[in-house]
Amino acid sequence: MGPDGVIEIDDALSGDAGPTLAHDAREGLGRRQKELSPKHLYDSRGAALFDEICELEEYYPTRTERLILERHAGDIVAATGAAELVELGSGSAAKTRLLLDAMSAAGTLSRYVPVDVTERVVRESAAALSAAYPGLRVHGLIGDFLRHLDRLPEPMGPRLLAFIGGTIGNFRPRERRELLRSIARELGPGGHLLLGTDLVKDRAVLEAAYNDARGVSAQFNRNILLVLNRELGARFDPEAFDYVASFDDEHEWIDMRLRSRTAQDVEVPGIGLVVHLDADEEIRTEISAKFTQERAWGDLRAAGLEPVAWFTDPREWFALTLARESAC
Ligand code: SAH
Ligand code: AVI
Repeated sequence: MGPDGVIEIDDALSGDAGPTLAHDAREGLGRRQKELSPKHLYDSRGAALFDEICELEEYYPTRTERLILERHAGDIVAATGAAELVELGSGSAAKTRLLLDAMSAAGTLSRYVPVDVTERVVRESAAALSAAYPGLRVHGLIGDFLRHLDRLPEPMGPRLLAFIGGTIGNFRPRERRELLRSIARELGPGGHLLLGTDLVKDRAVLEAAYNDARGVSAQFNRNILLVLNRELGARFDPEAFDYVASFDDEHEWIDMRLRSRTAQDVEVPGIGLVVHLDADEEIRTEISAKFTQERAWGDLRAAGLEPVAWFTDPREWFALTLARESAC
């Protein structure tokens, strides 16, 4: 491949001395309210199950955000003059193409930087997008966006940093603001953040999106137990757990849990632990916060970012905010 179409991949996870799955499992399963970090949901199988979720009739966020991008990618690129697109939690990067197309049409497209904790999705999307956009430089970062943003390359012209899909909602308010603050530091001169947020709406619509009739959301959440079995030699039987997802009115988030059907003791040799679960005891696997404009913009402002545009769909089910570093 010539100098124009270079793919570079940086693996921040190899040799990483930071918290491992073992650390997170020991810490999370040792709590009174047992909990596992959702980033461990995305091994190759989890990533494939998430892609399946995106196609489900009940799961409206992906297709709604796509609709907004179809309508507004040109406006976003015009407002930012973006030459490079950095994407956090890029996954299969399907919607990304709408932004890359708009940058290509504006004649500014030079580099794409996918960042994801799942090695396979970074490598596959880097190869696919490099082939689809001749001359595009791709610098993939395999890493944790909570810890490895300092490994991003220096900006190559005005940067658009996309954090789409509603993934910001998988974090609690304090973590969200910390993450946004660290994102703000990586925007570079004249850079912008494009933040995707799922919006508060009718409870039945929200709960259906996380309780699909085919049970893909359940398989996706139970997959975290298979990750523990494979990586830590644990002996979880995923079928011994019910998947429960409901809207928490107080926090305005979907709470996803695995509920033990019976009392059980599960060995996790990799961390030298036997996890005891009472009948009906739950392990929280994810939250998915839903936003109002006030909540999304409040988080951004608290992180030193200034919202400059709000793009939504006709039903106001999902929104994309464009933000830049605050002048003060
Ligand atoms: N942006 C895509 C995918 C969203 S799924 C979309 O809109 O469809 C969430 C993605 O974030 C997954 O690919 C997952 O592997 C990644 N992810 C989750 N936690 C992460 C973390 N801490 N660091 C890096 N990537 C993470
Ligand atoms: C990645 N994230 C935005 C999804 C969500 O909707 O919170 C993860 C998901 N979990 C179950 N279904 C989808």
